[in-house]
Amino acid sequence: MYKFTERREKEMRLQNRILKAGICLLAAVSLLTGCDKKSEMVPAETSPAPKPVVIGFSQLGAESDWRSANTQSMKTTFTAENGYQLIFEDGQQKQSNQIRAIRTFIQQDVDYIVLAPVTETGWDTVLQEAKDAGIPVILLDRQVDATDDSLFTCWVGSDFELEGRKVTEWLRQYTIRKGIDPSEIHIVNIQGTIGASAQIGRTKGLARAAEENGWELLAEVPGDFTQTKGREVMAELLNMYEDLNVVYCENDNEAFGAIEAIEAAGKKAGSDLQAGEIMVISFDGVKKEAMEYVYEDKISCIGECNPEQGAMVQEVIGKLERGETPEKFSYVQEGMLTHDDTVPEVMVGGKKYPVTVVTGEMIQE
Ligand code: GZL
Ligand code: ZN
Repeated sequence: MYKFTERREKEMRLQNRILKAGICLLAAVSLLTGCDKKSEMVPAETSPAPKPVVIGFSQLGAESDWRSANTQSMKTTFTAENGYQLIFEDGQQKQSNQIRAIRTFIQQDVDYIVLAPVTETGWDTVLQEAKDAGIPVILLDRQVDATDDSLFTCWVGSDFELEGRKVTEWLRQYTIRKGIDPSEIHIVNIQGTIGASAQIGRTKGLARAAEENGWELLAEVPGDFTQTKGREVMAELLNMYEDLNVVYCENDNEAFGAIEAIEAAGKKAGSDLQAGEIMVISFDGVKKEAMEYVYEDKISCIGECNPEQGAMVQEVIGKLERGETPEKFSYVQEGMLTHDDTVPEVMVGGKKYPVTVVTGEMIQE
């Protein structure tokens, strides 16, 4: 367990001593001043407001709708009314900014550090500094490949490779039910920020499925999880590969960009591969626009990625505050969204995952 528990206990002992000293002082004063009537002995409002739990949160950036929803989830959970002081730092997609933020949190002697790491490598030194300061680090969303996993207390996020396996299993089932031969699948991968857990897991999921199913994986290119880059690289890929008919975007913002490029090239984004449409597959399912694209059959399938992680982090911190040991890895629940009910569910690793067809009512909400 972290020294911080002793530190927190020391703080609480100190708070109790102050409280007791305050009451004794009050009793002594009232005795000296002879107002010994019980009624006047009632101590004034002596219990100080409980000290807020101070959390330093280093968010990696604001590159996507998913990220904004993730930040929002933390800000609406860790409010002053709920007994917290949240110090928020936006890393603007740069690890150096995040490392600087963590060092500032250490100087401010926060109670907890929450880190959503932009990429997996290069964190050992600063995580060691936090550990030496007795401040527990909770990882959010993406992971770090720390040499020693005692450098972080726990992690809350998604199983990215599973996300990739679910979506590619949907595609496999789709081609079987539509009578499309696997050799007819010519797929490109517009990857997320290279080195981010979400990119590593989703890329692995597709590469493995292409290998197993005999799909032609034409290219894997970074798209940085942004719409601009998604549009740029898709335009290039359409020029390079005449027979490209499926694009696997590692998040919705890239998919929005890819659809713009497909339409600018006079082609049609859609699920009807036999009619020459280009199938767009994506991840997140956060923004209403993504749901509309699925309803319009411009995105065929989205692997949901759940940004609402604030409550899970709050549960972890609650356990730590009580001196309990939380799970090392806590996974959020995620589904899948599709345009039609050709594939009603998928089986991955012996487990069944439901597939939700996006309806008109859903996009009215
Ligand atoms: C996934 C998260 C990814 C999202 C992208 O948990 O790390 O980063 O899928 C975001 O939208 O940019
Ligand atoms: Zn349709």
